[in-house]
Amino acid sequence: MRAPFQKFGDHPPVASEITPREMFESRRDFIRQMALGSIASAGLLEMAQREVFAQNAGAKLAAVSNPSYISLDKKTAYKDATSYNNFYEFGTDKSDPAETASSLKTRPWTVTIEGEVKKPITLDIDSLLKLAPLEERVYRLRCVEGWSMVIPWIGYSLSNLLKKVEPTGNARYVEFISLADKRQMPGVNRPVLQWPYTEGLRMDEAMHPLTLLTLGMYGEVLPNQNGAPVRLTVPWKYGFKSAKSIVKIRLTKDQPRTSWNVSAPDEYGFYSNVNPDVDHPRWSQGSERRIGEDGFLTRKRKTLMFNGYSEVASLYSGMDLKKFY
Ligand SMILES: Nc1nc2c(c(=O)[nH]1)N[C@H]1C(S)=C(S)[C@@H](COP(=O)(O)O)O[C@H]1N2
Ligand SMILES: [Mo]
Repeated sequence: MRAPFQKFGDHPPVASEITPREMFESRRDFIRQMALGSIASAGLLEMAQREVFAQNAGAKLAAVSNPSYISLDKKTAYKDATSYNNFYEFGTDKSDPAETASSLKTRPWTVTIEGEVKKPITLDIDSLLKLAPLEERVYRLRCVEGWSMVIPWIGYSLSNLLKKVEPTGNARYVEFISLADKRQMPGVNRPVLQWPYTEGLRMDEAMHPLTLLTLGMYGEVLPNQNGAPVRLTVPWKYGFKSAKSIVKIRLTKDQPRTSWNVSAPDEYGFYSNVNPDVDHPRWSQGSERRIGEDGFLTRKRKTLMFNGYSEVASLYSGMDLKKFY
């Protein structure tokens, strides 16, 4: 399932778009050393990063590992993380995105940030890659369906981008809007969800450092089936809150509608925090299957409150999380 050269939209890769693995790895070691030795000169880091900007799917993406977000759990195999996906724009079977998302053209690509902001802006992917230092963070992501993965994501806190557009005093929520292009996304021709896919966070959730604007994983730019070229990763919420292939970010005064909440309001609330105490109407949320561990005798894992990211608990103090599910 790893055929990066088939993912290059309508042109084959040119040599300058490919970073040889050795170059990437030595550069990554170099960047790590700089960070470790606290001698990181912004100029050098910028130089190292600039080399990766003009790249396409399958290309390497250098990032500095953020030691606050490492995981003792074994990382999910790249093959599993890129062949067992939910991305309904490309079909509803887990195997559909890996098989059909090569039709997504991820360059050129722009993201517009608008709404309750003083400085609305449209940025292309290269500008997004340059906006803040790229970090590698290993996050668990748990799907509402009861499975989870452990993935080394690459990106930076969404707050970097939101600060740049200067939210107004009215900005209380952030809406994320995915691409919905019938020509590139076969699933959009079917009314399985309200298109475009939209998701939302409260402003303080969006500004929380854990909320990752994600541009890569496993040392590469995002594979199309994982939401290239830019997605969100919100690790304390069920996977569907982490919108893929985002084209618009809108700051709003009122709570935005979200695709899953519109399609099944009893099953998917606006908050959707991982919560073993609130069952899905059709199944328990008390445990989960870790992808890659699903042998016949493998025990399920206990699902943890906020998926184990207890540092977000203070965002919800005083709220009844059974009511605000
Ligand atoms: N645009 C869009 N984003 C999406 C989805 C989708 O169908 N469309 N599925 C969500 C769900 S249900 C999950 S579990 C995660 C899966 O992310 P992954 O395939 O990278 O593991 O993406 C989320 N983001
Ligand atoms: Mo999901």
